[in-house]
Amino acid sequence: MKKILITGACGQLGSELTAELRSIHGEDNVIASDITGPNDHIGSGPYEKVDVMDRDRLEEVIDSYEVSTVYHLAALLSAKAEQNIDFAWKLNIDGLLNVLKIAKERSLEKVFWPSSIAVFGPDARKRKTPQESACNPATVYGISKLAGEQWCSYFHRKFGVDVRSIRYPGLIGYKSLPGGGTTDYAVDIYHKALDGETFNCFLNKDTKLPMMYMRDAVKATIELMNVDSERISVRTSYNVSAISFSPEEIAASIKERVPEFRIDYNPDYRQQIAGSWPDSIDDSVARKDWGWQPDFDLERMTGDMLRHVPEFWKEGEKVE
Ligand code: AKB
Repeated sequence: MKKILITGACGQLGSELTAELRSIHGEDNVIASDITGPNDHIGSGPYEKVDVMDRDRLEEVIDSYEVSTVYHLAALLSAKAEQNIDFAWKLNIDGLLNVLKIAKERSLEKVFWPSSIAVFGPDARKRKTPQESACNPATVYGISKLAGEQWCSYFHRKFGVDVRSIRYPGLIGYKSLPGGGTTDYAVDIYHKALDGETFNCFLNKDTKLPMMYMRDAVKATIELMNVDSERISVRTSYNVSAISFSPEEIAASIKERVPEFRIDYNPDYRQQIAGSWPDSIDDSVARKDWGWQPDFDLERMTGDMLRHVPEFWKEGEKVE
């Protein structure tokens, strides 16, 4: 049976993708890894502590399990990256290059790597940003994702590495807490609403951003990884889109179900990051190439989040 390695398995996307891949391929065939952990939420199955900047350790794990596919998710997100630009660059780029070089040398079957809407900067088209819009990112995170896309494309073109990638919008799910992203306010807001706290939003009320519910993100990832290689026309990274909303709009959708919910707006440095990103994304190329389409809109996502957050997080368990 072919083995899969996931790096960053305890992170936002990793927590959910690990569980889904284990349910598809069997627990023993999906090796979860992260710099610490494991946490209680990623389910049972093999787990390895791996620092993706340590190439020898990555090789050791890939060789010992005879891994054929890597989902390389370990990265620093936008807000944290702005506060530690050297480390962000090192983690985001050295980690990716280690994985790509190992994939080339070991002839791995496939690699998945997440890019982000952060590759777009202030001069990209703001609404329905197309696949090929200007990419002049204004953040170190965006620069690292843009460079990463080019590395993926290079390793595919030059060495035939089958690396596939998605430019995720802000991801919202109930299985992990906010993890240093600018769009993570849209995760935190549900926790605060359910805890009966006023939410202090670090963005302006009308800052619209592209977003996606985690179940759609997991679906997109698995669909892209399953599609025949010939159908993939984009080897940098695919635009995908689902929802687009502002803090005021998500707050209104919560208030419909939690009428006592209150929100205050106190924009900080993250407003500038968000202001440099698109409002919404055109994903027509992904729709055409591999039939992408999302299932969740804002209302459905809010219903699901408000239902699952209290079930998933036991009293006193949240440590941010
Ligand atoms: C972030 O906010 O840093 C991420 C992203 C948009 O890639 N969620």
